[in-house]
Amino acid sequence: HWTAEEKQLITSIWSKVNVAECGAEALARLLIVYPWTQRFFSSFGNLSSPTAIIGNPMVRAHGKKVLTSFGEAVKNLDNIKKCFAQLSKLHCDKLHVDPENFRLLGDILIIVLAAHFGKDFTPACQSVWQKMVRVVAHALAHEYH
Ligand code: ZNH
Repeated sequence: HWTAEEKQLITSIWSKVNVAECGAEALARLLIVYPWTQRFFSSFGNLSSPTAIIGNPMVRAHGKKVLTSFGEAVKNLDNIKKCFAQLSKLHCDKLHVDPENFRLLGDILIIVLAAHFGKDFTPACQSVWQKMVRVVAHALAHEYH
């Protein structure tokens, strides 16, 4: 369900994304802007202030891990559901993450990309990324029961 132009836009932006930086920033922003999401990360140490969250090495490492995993979806655009089936089960059965959080993180990722790319993040880019994060959130929620 992707056009050739959409695939091209997604992969060309993705090839310029610094996964470690943007992943760390996206997860930190999630924890700051929606503080109730901190409950999933009680083992991550100090999350007591925005400064603590941004400087927390476990937040940085996990943000990188999550965005690296997001990159698997970019590589498998025609197969995202299958690609994330196991991960969906894990988030449902073991981690008990409400799927609403996938949507929140997706919206934040858009903000992070826009901040990093500035005017290169055109309305057409935003449009296709909104679709991308929606498809990813949907795939991650797919195995919930
Ligand atoms: Zn998640 C984990 C991915 C979102 C929470 N994750 C994880 C991992 C991965 C991921 C790959 C690892 C796994 C293993 O180890 O096996 N995620 C992901 C993605 C996304 C996500 C791709 C989207 C895009 N998550 C999310 C959210 C949340 C979460 C939103 C909440 C809020 N995760 C989580 C947790 C965990 C994970 C809690 C576990 C951590 C630790 O380490 O402990």
